[in-house]
Amino acid sequence: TSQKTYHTRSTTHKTAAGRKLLQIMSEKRTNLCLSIDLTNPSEIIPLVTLLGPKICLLKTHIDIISFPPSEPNPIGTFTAKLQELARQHNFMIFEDRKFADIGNTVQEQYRGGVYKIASWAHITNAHAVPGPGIIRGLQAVAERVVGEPRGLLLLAEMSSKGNLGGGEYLKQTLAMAREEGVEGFVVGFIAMSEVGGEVEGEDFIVMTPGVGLEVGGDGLGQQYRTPEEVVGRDGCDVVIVGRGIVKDEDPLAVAEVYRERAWRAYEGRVGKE
Ligand code: UP6
Repeated sequence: TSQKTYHTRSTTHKTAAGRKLLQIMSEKRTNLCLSIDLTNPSEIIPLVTLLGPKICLLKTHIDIISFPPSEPNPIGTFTAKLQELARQHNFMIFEDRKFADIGNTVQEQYRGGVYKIASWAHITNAHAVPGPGIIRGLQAVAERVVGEPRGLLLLAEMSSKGNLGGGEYLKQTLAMAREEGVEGFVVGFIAMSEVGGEVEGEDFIVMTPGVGLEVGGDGLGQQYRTPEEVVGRDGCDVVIVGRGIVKDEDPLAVAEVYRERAWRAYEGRVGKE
């Protein structure tokens, strides 16, 4: 798959969420996902408004945000605003929930509680640790959402030092994504390089965090690689960037640098779109 264009893949990908994302990437010429890891909703909205045109995907951690207790439904208001921005600027929303429980529990966590993730996030993710029941549980909720398609990423490997993913764990995670019944829901993986694709017609979108303009780290185990390494050399599709953009003094300018470098790395890999 890493040799094919996003445009080609947008017509053949097995999930509706994946086709839509690949189409956005191709149209907007961006494989940049913004990880909006800020805790103040009134800082998030203007920044997403500013950066919307640069991104194919917005990644959230809804549970790190402090919502004002005064408003009647601050979470609903906030997620509705994100959905509106997503429509306006043509990007998708990925709640980085990292589900990790048995199927029955994750169903409730995905559908309900205070965040009602399934109602507003196009994509979410899950650890493979609990086994295939976690995928089937989430999928059953996703199938009941009307309107836009829902998709899942499995964490096959993490960016942090000493993580237990990759290797044999990644192989088992890939096997789970190939299992009967989950087709149409598993969009791809969080991983550090291309995954799968040996099987004819198979296509998993790989999204990769731990991306910086230079190689480095953050003192708590995060490891940064460059867009050229991640997309060009290792065949990943989407670069996920948090602090590299949100903590910069000029987020718009630096987002454009990330977008450009990741897009060029992609074009270098597949030839010009
Ligand atoms: N993230 C990783 N590594 C993983 C999985 N997820 O960093 O293996 C997430 C973090 C954070 C973002 O939870 O939201 O990606 C990376 O942020 P950063 O660019 O500021 O390091």
